Amino acid sequence: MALVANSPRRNTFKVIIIGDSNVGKTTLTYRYCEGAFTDKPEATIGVDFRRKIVEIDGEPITLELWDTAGQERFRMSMATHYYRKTDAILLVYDVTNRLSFTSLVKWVEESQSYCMPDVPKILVGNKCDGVVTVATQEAQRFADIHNMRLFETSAKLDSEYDNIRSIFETLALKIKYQSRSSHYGLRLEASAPHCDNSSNSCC
Ligand SMILES: Nc1nc2c(ncn2[C@@H]2O[C@H](COP(=O)(O)OP(=O)(O)O)[C@@H](O)[C@H]2O)c(=O)[nH]1
Ligand SMILES: [Mg+2]
Repeated sequence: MALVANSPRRNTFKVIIIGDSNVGKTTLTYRYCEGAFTDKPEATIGVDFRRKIVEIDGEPITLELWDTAGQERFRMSMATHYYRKTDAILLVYDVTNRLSFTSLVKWVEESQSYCMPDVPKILVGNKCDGVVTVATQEAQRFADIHNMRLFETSAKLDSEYDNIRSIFETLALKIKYQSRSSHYGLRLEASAPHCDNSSNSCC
């Protein structure tokens, strides 16, 4: 694929992580950035912020990960701040908690009201080391309707680290090609690499 630059490239991107309280947003972010599980993450108040550099096609991309609080009382006044200039969204639910899955409609609506419709999104079903109450097929249907790829994982399992890494790297890849093709006036001379819609599942 060849890209022709018309303006300087950006290589730092804002990713926000949204979803109900307790689904594991902080734990997933921690697992990705620190490579470990924390079973007592401090409750997120407002927003926590981590930075991670990934290499995409031999080029460093900095992801600024905004780990947001799920609680309504914190969110109301913070939503504009959270969503401002968002480059991508990680939408997280807990596969052992149906309510967190049904809440996704609300999260999608909120993100649509603040973000560009084409902002890259990935759906993550976390805690698949537990008793699953949200079937993969059902989650996949939701992901398909909203044009997202679905990953199922567990921030608790060490064996899932590579899967979690690929969630963030898939997002980084999507952001990179999206920003080059639309926001920064770059012209695509061939189609972007194929991203299929199949889910990655750990359990
Ligand atoms: N069993 C299990 N517990 C998890 C997993 N991810 C997070 N947790 C636990 O779920 C609770 C809430 O996690 P947290 O990251 O604070 O959720 P947040 O409110 O969405 O940020 C904590 O006790 C975590 O240790 C997971 O994959 N499996
Ligand atoms: Mg949190």
